[in-house]
Amino acid sequence: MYGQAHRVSGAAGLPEVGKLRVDGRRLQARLEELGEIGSTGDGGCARLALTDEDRTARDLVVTWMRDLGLEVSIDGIGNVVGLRQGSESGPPVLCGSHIDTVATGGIFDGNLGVLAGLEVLETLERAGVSTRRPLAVAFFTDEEGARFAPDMLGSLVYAGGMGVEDAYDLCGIDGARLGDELSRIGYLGAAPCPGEAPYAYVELHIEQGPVLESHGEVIGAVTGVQGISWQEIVFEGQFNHAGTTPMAYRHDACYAAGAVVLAARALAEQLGGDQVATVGRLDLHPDLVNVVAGRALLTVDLRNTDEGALQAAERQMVEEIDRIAAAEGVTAARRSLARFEPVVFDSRVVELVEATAKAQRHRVRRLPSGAGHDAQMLARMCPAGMIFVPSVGGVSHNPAEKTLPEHVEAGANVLLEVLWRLADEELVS
Ligand code: HGY
Ligand code: MN
Ligand code: MN
Repeated sequence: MYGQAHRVSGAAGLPEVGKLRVDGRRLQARLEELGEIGSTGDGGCARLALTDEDRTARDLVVTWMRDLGLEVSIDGIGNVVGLRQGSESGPPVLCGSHIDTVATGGIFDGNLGVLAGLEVLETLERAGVSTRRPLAVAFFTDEEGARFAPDMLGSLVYAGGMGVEDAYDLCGIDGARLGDELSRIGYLGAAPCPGEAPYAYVELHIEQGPVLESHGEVIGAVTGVQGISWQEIVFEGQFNHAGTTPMAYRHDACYAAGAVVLAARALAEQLGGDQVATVGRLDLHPDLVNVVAGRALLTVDLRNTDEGALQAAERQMVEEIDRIAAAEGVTAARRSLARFEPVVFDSRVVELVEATAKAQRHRVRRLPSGAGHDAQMLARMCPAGMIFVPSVGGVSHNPAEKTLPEHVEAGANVLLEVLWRLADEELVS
């Protein structure tokens, strides 16, 4: 996996790779300070993409990047990259994640990957270590996709998976146009999209599930990301009086939506394995106690590690939706919000994460990611991989989201060594 190390020789007494450690307290303090922006008062934060809270958080992280002397660039979709020059020019080793959150977000999802990357660069800077390749840390726009679908939008555009003009015309769940919001918060940058292909990309992220914690492991060497299918369904029935309309006369969009909720759960249970299904949005109109809902909007999120199984689940879900609509006498309009096939990370990066975790004496496991991540988009343009750290109780997208400080520090130290090795050595097959 690794050829002869091209160690950048520095002054005597420079720390050796694998011996340098981050400042866990500094990292924890930044996580908490960033977590105050959009605080929901219950330990969590709400920073939907391109809102004022997102802007404030962006401004803070950009200030930290500039204070560290990084060269900060902002691209046409608002992705921000802080670059630390190496002793040689060429594509950087990139790390990062996202700082937008869901409405019931915690302070670790995404933020950890960005702030740990910043901590790694600060640790190297303070130690006087210069790497051969440039190192960079990024935060990508709208990773959550909660306001503007699809998710991983900024990294998708960075990797050339969507044209920036198409992205500008995306409409948010609040009716806002993405391009207008990006301009409004002042983050429609001049750097080109697609972005420069990095030499490699590594993302530290909380697992957001129960696997590491339940097995007593500290580090996850992530093998890939499962497939994602998001669709929006709008049922149109007939508004009617709740009291005077006999049941046989009804065309109840809410009833149809409820049937889809039950069908989605039944589908996941029937298919078993890695299949998951979620109805996360349900919006009724007029949403009044005494009116039969004539309109219902809902979303169905289907995921599976296997592409064939995911396609089968999608087909079965569509059949169910059409059956339900016909039986209730309502129309069903479907729209895809996101569709990403499963991604497998570069085995050399996975091996490096695993070997580094072992060298630092952490219990480590290989596992796929249940959540989507920017790394799955960067994997389209360079060797990419991820480092997971445990989520307490496996909880995420919840104000109670938590990762123990010692696990935050462990993940950042593994990230430090992985990035340093990628910046100085050759990734060989
Ligand atoms: O939806 C996801 O998997 C991620 O949180 N964007
Ligand atoms: Mn995330
Ligand atoms: Mn998330």
